[in-house]
Amino acid sequence: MSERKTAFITGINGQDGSYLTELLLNKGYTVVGLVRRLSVPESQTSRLEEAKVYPHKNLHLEYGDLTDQSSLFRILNRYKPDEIYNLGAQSHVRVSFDAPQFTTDVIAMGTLNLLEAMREICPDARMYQAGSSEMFGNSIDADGFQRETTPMHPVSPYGCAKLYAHNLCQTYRNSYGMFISNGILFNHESSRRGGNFVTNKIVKGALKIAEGKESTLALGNLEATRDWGHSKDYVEAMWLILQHTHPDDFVCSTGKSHSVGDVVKYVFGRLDLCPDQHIIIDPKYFRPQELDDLKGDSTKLRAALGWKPSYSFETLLEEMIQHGKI
Ligand code: NAP
Ligand code: F7E
Repeated sequence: MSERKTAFITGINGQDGSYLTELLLNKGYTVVGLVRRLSVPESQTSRLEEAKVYPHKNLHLEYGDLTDQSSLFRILNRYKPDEIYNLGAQSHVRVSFDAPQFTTDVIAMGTLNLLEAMREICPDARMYQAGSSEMFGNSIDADGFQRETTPMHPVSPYGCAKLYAHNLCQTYRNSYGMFISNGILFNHESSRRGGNFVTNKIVKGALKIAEGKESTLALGNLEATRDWGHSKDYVEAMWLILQHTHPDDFVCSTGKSHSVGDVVKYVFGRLDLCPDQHIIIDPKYFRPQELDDLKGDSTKLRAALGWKPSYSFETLLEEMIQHGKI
């Protein structure tokens, strides 16, 4: 790269933000990240530290919040980024039923705040919007897959807010000719996944049982299926999407789906544990509406940008188990 590019990431200390920061610093970018003021300042940079990218001479962290538009104007004015990755969100679907207004403020209004700041200050920048398979709801094509053309009927406040942001990004792209692309990413995990998402909860819970520290693990719906990939692969897709010749919308998925029960069976099996002796079903983990089956067709992304996942369901879980043992 002849001239160093600058990327601005909201949600930089999240799972994807930390992997994306690693990727962009390795590619020679200057990275600017939005962090919220937390009462425990140590956790503001916890994942970046785990990724060993903080502190770093080419990484700059700025306090702000997607719901505080003045902070977005200030940061964009100061750094005039070439690329913007909007990853900041209240990203837990179950929690979005408990805190629907906050979820909507951050995801929907937060994206509007960012788009307006970008339109005013750096309209020639390229922006990636972190859309989700949760936007489809229970809408499935006849062949059992969801793809870019599948109608979207979300079944959670999180999904509704993401769909608003998705539509708004298309509207800004079409109205103002801005380079804004939507990812429609299916579930992706890693050892840096929040401990209250089901894969990491199962891995951590099973390890504690194997070590004799716990005897049970409480879960909700074991029947739902998801298309699970690795965050490291999915941040590569985000970057590729912004290097494309034109802005567009892309599904990113592995194309294979497994049930929550399959995750339990695999992880407990690897630790020589019998799930029936330890798993408790607790209704508090059920959602008012469940998204039953997700399986994505990412043919468009693979054909246009040469993306393909390097992790399988098994290698993803294996890495999470091994990391948890350390
Ligand atoms: P994550 O680990 O929950 O990270 C979310 C990040 O957003 C955190 O750094 C969080 O900061 C930040 N954030 C929360 N509220 C904010 C606000 N008001 N202003 C600015 N930042 C705020 O999520 P992830 O798994 O990395 O996902 C990244 C993005 O992709 C999210 O938008 C998510 O909704 C979307 N997505 C994820 C998946 C998936 O399977 N992982 C799939 C599809 C789409 P704090 O630590 O301060 O809370
Ligand atoms: O749930 C079931 C639960 O919370 C997966 C987010 O990154 O991906 C993620 O959303 C499944 C659901 O992820 C428990 O009912 C059972 O069917 O790990 P999860 P999610 O809701 O699919 C999408 C694509 C995003 O965009 C989101 O940001 O597991 N399940 N028992 C449970 N889930 C949780 N969390 N905890 C349980 O005890």
